[in-house]
Amino acid sequence: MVDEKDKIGSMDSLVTELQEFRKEIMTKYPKKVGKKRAKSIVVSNPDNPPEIQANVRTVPGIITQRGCTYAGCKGVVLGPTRDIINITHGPIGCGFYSWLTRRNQTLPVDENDSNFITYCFSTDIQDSNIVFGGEEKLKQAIREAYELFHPHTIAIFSTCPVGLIGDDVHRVARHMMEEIGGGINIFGFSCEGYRGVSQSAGHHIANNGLFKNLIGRNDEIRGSLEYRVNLLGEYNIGGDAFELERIFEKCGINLVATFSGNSTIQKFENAHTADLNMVMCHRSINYVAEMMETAFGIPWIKVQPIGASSTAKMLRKIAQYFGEKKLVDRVEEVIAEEMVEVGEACKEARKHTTGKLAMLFVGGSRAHHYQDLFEELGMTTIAAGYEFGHRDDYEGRRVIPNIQIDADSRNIEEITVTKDATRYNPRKTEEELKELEANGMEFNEYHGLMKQMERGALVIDDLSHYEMDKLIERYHPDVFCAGIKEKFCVQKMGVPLKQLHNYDSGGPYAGFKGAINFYRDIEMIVSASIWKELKAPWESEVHIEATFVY
Ligand code: CFM
Repeated sequence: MVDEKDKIGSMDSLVTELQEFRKEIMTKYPKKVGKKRAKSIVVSNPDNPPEIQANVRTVPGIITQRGCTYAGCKGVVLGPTRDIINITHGPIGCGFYSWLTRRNQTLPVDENDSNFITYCFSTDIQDSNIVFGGEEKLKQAIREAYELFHPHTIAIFSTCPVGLIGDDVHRVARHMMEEIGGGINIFGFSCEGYRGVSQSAGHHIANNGLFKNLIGRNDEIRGSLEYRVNLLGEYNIGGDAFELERIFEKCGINLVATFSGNSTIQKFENAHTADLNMVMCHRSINYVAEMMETAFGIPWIKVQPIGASSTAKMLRKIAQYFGEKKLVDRVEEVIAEEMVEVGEACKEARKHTTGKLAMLFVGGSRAHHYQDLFEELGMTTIAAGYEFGHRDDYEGRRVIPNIQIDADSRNIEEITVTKDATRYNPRKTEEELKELEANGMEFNEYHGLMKQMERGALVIDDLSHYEMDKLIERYHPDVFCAGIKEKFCVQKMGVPLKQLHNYDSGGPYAGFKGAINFYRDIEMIVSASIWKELKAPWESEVHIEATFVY
């Protein structure tokens, strides 16, 4: 364990230690596994990010943080939209475990606005359906859902067993669309849990489905504000979207659609009427940004409204893109106003947070985004990694042409997108884009997590519980950020765990007010003395140790 006062300051000794740690871990695994895992554990170098192995199958037997393809499609991307009835075609557990645990919130505008998020729709298939097929049960579930709720749109999500028995959810969707009639939109997703190596495959499948079935179906120009933008890859966890909506409105920016925090069907259908796409979570939604650029001519930029200074940066980028003085001035006014309270809260928190250590092992974007907030708190992220990020999320999009496409990636449908015959309209001319780029705007770009990390910090993809235990034993961070599967294992080791998936009971953490909430929550967590008192029974009681003799 590193001594408290030596924790920060000597990055060189940390580099050596982290390298030792990497070696130590590798020797504990069986040789073949160790060799494979070594490629996913690298020492960061922001100037020249090393190649990391990512988006490959987890070694069987390793306790992974990952989720499944169904989770990425149904839970992550489509889940937060309140007026689609999402039916899980599968055993009840798949529906049950994806029922509200992510804390994606929504706010219906009035009592006529549908909100199905609080329900859990499932076909609850049984052994007999596995033997004789589940398509009839699915049709019956759709009929029932329609009779009860009269939704405009129903989506069907395949789980592992229905994929294995070969139920055709797409055929059922077409059949039921005809049977019910009246313009109802029903579509299915082949997002069986095993379809990819993680939930990342589910994002891609969901993106394709959004594009094929919803985006661009309604040309009406909505909203009275100018400066029409979409926010992609924001899912309103703990109310993040509400805070961002507040900021955009205050600046006079028209947020046409969010994919998919606090969203509705109509917002997706209108999304192509925006003039700029902003990508927040690159991993889960970059496909939609690319498809919308090809089809409709909407440029996209990467934004990062986690952390107060990053939120300000995002607003300035929007103002620069639209290039009107009125907006530039308003954005500066809003930033100046919001930063007063942010500054005070940050100063207060920093008294207790400066110099502390954090570790972040979350999903496919937050392990990067939250480093901004920790930087604002004067904390160092000593180790970080994604569960299911791809190489571009670590090393930047420049590596995309060099990423090897394996059989697991080929398993996911690639749709061919072309210019929309009537709606394609480049929002900026080539010259205008060049000029913006000359002034520092970057289109179609994401530099990845490693660019931001300190030299010598550890970057680990698809962290295993064994590696997590060893990291904690050795470095004893002041806070470990991950999810519910890790929470209690880590806390039993005397280290507080902050959930950065569902924020425990906290949030919002996005935008300006979100930053303030985060400062206060982290200050509280790292100041609590209770963790030092925690002793696991085996630390204080006599116990017998044995080894296998095979
Ligand atoms: Fe994107 Fe997400 Fe994330 Fe993600 Fe997720 Fe999530 Fe996440 Mo949990 S879409 S990649 S699949 S930012 S649910 S809101 S917190 S793992 S880091």
